[in-house]
Amino acid sequence: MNADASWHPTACILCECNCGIEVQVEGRSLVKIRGDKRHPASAGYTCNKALRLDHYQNADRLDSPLRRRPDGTFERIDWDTAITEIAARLTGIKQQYGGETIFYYGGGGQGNHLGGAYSTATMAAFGARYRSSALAQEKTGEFWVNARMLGAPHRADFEHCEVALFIGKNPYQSHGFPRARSVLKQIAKDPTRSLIVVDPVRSDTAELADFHLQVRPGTDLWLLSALAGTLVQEGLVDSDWIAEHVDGYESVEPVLRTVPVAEYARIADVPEDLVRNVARRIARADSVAVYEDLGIQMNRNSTVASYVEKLLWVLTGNFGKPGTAYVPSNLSAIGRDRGSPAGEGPRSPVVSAPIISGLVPCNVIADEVLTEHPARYRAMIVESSNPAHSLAESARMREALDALDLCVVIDVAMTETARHADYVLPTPTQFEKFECTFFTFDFPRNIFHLRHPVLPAPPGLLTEPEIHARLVEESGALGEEDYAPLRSAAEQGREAFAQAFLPLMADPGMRRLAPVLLYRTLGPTLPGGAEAAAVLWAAAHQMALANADGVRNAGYGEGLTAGERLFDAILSGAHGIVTTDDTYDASWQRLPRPRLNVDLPELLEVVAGLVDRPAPNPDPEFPFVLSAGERRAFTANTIMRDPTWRKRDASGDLRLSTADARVLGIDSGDRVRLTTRAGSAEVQVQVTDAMRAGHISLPNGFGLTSTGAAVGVAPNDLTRTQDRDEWVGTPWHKYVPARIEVVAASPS
Ligand SMILES: Nc1nc2c(c(=O)[nH]1)N[C@H]1C(S)=C(S)[C@@H](COP(=O)(O)OP(=O)(O)OC[C@H]3O[C@@H](n4cnc5c(=O)[nH]c(N)nc54)[C@H](O)[C@@H]3O)O[C@H]1N2
Ligand SMILES: Nc1nc2c(c(=O)[nH]1)N[C@H]1C(S)=C(S)[C@@H](COP(=O)(O)OP(=O)(O)OC[C@H]3O[C@@H](n4cnc5c(=O)[nH]c(N)nc54)[C@H](O)[C@@H]3O)O[C@H]1N2
Ligand code: SF4
Ligand SMILES: [Mo]
Repeated sequence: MNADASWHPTACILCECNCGIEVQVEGRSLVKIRGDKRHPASAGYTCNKALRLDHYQNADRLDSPLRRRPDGTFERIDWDTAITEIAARLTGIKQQYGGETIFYYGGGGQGNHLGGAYSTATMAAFGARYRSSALAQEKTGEFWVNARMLGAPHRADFEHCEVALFIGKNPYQSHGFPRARSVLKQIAKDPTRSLIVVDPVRSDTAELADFHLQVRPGTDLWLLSALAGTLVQEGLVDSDWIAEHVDGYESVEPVLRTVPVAEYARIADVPEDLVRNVARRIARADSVAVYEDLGIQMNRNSTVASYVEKLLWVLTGNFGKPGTAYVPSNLSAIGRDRGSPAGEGPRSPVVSAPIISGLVPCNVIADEVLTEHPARYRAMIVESSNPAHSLAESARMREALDALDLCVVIDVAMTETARHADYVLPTPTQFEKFECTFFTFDFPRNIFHLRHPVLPAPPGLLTEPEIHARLVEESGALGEEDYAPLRSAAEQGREAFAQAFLPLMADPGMRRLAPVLLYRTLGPTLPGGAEAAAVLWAAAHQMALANADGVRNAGYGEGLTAGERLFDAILSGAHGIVTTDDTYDASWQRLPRPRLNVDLPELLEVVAGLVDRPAPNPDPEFPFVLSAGERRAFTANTIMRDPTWRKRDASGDLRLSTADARVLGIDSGDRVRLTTRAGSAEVQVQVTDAMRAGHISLPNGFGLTSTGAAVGVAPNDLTRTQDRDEWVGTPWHKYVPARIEVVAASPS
């Protein structure tokens, strides 16, 4: 146990893992950082990035609300002016065009979801209906497939699996599950376990793999179909398990039976033997855990590829037992209307794109603004996101931001997006306030970590919950008369508070305002200034209700008491706590239907017609395939704005195969001009035999422009919004046709 009071527990915020860390502070800086052994998921683990977090804490910080002047420069204003003017302008837009023309984007990055949990109240107060976030440019295809195959989101257990399969995922650099590097190395060194990687690049993960399927970029659908076809044709599916647990196999079986395995292996440029051996290895294993990520989710045919990916583990019975796919418990914000995950629900108002999990596809946002359509979005609130940099075709996104009647950005830093705002609202960093992630997907023991501030917030900043509360109050949606009865109930204790609060939730309007209602009434009673955690009180009760067994096994008891005890544990557990301790059965219990369903007719039809579908092929004008936005040792979306945080790859090199370098007559350190249909940039190359010929890659998170000259290339200067998935609109960032011209040799 650590008795040294100079170390304060918090978490790394650079990827969704949010590893527990302990920090020492001096002035406004994080001077020493180490992994927190008491954190229940990371247990002392960090990767190389956490140690550099002071570069987040102290870069490009905002210290006052800003208002744009007519000439485009910004002036400092006080909070009362900012809130009053923004609320007045939102109200004006609501009255003139309807609240549904107010669009909300973001709500959290990799580790800060507490503030966004209050945004539903602001949306409700001004009648806003449409929202989106980065999830709608990566995960919505998978969500759509999941919703229909399982009815619930899933994750997989890499720690205990016999076989780990990564498709377009490089966890050695990007993580995505706890202690990824250690877990990967353990699998790699254990002769009874196998690591399988599907990636055109010999990534750091592929380097460790037993089987590396070095697929031709953009042809995963053919490769995955060949794997699934082999399972059926060689009698490798788990027929008993399918009979017991799966609906719709009779439709899928004939399609997979006729897959021309050799032909598809050839299209994917992977030896047929290797494809067959991998299918056999999967079938033979007691447990298989699979992770698909951006390599296929931001690529051609992504939604159909997600479907076939899931067939691989469903048809081999890898669900609901150790080392396989599971459905985690879930503690999340209240009041949010997630819409229909299956996408049959609402569509976006201008281009009628499917809204999945409540999110408008990111690639249509600009289309929904840059139009004369009467339903176009007129205002945008952007919170903890940087869409002017992170969404496809940045130039067009910036044009869209400028075309709005009102753009409000809530951020810690002066970002590329903030540059286009009418008002910029500054918040404390994630080390200066209470924060948490809702990306907690562990199993069988799931965790939650309410991080306490480790530094005081500088004067002049407001937290996101406070900003939302003030906007809601200024709109007139909530006021003292709503708060008074709840405040006096809270004085008598939580039980009295619950009795006063719960009846209000019968009113859906009030339910959407609930986060701010809780913040203003329960919030001030919480210990240590944890007002922002008020919304977690309702979340804890919901979790205890929905996961009664897991919460009881974790030691919180039953019924209402369990919700209260869980909430108290969250408040006091500064190193993170276990929320649920499940049995493997819990995955089945969390499914809305008792059986999985593999018959998704429209996607199956694509698989059946694949023989006639042209595989993506290089265009003579753009002979290279650019993977625009690769995760590397020193990238972290746009959370790290200070380029000096990087110890390697400082300029964000374009990686290129040795074979291509020879043809072009260039070497590492040379500069080339890289051109796509969207734009052009000059960049330094790094020659490596980890790349396939014809495939090149640029890192994500480069080309930030707010202070000094941009370092590296902003990937979305090279992408287009129209290059997107036909089903859900996710972008093809990993398949950008490109060409290269040599600019100059490196000085030698
Ligand atoms: N270091 C670091 N880690 C991060 C982040 C970060 O910025 N930096 N960001 C976090 C976020 S937001 C996310 S969503 C995750 C993303 O995590 P990943 O999806 O793992 O990240 P990427 O490097 O974008 O893409 C993964 C792999 O897809 C491969 N790929 C490219 N084209 C193809 C193809 O045609 N087929 C296949 N099968 N693979 C292909 C790439 O070579 C790459 O190795 O990472 C998270 N972790
Ligand atoms: N071409 C291409 N584009 C991509 C990708 C790619 O692979 N290729 N990857 C995509 C993916 S997977 C993702 S997830 C997105 C990520 O893109 P975005 O969702 O836009 O998010 P981030 O770059 O993570 O930016 C997070 C923002 O939060 C701010 N911030 C940090 N802490 C706080 C806080 O406490 N409060 C507030 N209010 N703000 C805070 C940061 O300053 C930053 O502006 O990028 C996507 N864009
Ligand atoms: S960037 Fe590294 S240390 Fe930080 S949360 Fe992710 S895996 Fe953990
Ligand atoms: Mo992401």
